[in-house]
Amino acid sequence: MSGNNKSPYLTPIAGNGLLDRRLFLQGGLVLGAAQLVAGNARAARQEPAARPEWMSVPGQPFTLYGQPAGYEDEVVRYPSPNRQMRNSGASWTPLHMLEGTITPNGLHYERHHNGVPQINPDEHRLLVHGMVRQPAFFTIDNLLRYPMRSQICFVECGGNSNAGWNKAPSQAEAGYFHGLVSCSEWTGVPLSTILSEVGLDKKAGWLIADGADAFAMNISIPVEKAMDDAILALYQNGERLRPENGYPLRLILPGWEGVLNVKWLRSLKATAQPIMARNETARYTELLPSGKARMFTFTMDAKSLITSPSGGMVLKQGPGLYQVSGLAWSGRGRIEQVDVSADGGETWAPAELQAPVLPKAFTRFRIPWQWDGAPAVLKSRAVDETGYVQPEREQLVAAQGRHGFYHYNAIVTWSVDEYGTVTHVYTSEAQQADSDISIDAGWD
Ligand SMILES: Nc1nc2c(c(=O)[nH]1)N[C@H]1C(S)=C(S)[C@@H](COP(=O)(O)O)O[C@H]1N2
Ligand SMILES: [Mo]
Repeated sequence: MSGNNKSPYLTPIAGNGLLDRRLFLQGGLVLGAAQLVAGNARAARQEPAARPEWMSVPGQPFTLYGQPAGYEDEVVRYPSPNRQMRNSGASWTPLHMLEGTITPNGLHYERHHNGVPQINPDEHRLLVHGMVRQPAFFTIDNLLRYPMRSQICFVECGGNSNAGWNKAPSQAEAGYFHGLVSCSEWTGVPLSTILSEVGLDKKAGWLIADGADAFAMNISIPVEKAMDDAILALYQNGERLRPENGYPLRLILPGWEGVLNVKWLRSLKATAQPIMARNETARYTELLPSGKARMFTFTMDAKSLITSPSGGMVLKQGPGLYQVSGLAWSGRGRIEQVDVSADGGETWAPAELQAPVLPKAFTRFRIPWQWDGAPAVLKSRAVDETGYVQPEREQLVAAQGRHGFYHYNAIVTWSVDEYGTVTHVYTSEAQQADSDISIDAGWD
């Protein structure tokens, strides 16, 4: 391929410089980023490559458990800002500092109602009882003997992104705003296997799951989901669960609201009716404009988010070719398409979806963008395989009202000013409200 900038893909296909997603596939950055190469070549002439210090001494020895590079020590979870709530709160995954689709275990978001129990796996038991033929205790060693399966899926708190309900656009970084979601490969025993072992009564409609934390979390799970794709997870990205994510045993209900994924799982009781626990009545319900509350909103709807560039970043290199990149996911299945706009939603272009595109998992999207240095407004919009389209904020607020707190999945809008500074904006200021929620409110 010659460097004379003749790629057909360099012609914008949507407003404000969005280019065909095939540009990068076709020839990497070679065409559009001649500017980048020129800059590098100039630098090479000025500074002949010196022999760096680390080439003149032997390297560090082997380690038993590896740690990230010291220079990466800013890539950490955002802690709960409410210091009073030491045990009940959340920490957020820094989504905008990560790439690809898998969340490293040490950066998986956390949501605990009363801290992380220090469980000795040899003493831990799972009791399965209630409407079953043969109630039974399972040790972790028992469970490890069953056939396992793995699934890559996201876990998202129902309260993720809830600052989006605010009347004014919050200016937290993308991860601090939307990072109560992470994506891992979970491995464990299919819950259906254990339910057939104990002989689940056909009349049982629900399973009441209990956690072994000091909060003694409990919640009701429909048998249908339990028999479908629920996993008694023992492993997370290849290693045993981290304490904060449920060690030694947690429930994984792919695509369903985080609170149902009970950590430190100690019992499952089969019942005819749900238990009406705090976390399915007073919390994790949605107050609708009618004044009624909606319960049991299990599935997480499709959502997407541009992680680069995103709030708080600056396009320091000035005008030129950029790769806009982000994450999309849907609790209903696969992501079908992600459209990106650079002109505030007037025109859209389809982004490239990075393979493999898995159901109920993070999907990475990318699209080339020629920024001309003028103010621009970036958005992404996910469509899933059921045809569900991620709503604009105005649509979501019109349908749900502004007292929802949970299940905020509207299109996220980033504004880029002429200096390249990225901020969070709403495209319509029409929605007004009487009160705002702060990013850390409600985690009690
Ligand atoms: N036992 C127990 N399970 C729990 C919780 C808890 O506090 N205790 N929090 C729930 C909530 S609200 C969420 S969003 C997810 C968070 O999982 P994570 O901390 O692994 O990200 O766990 C759920 N399971
Ligand atoms: Mo949650």
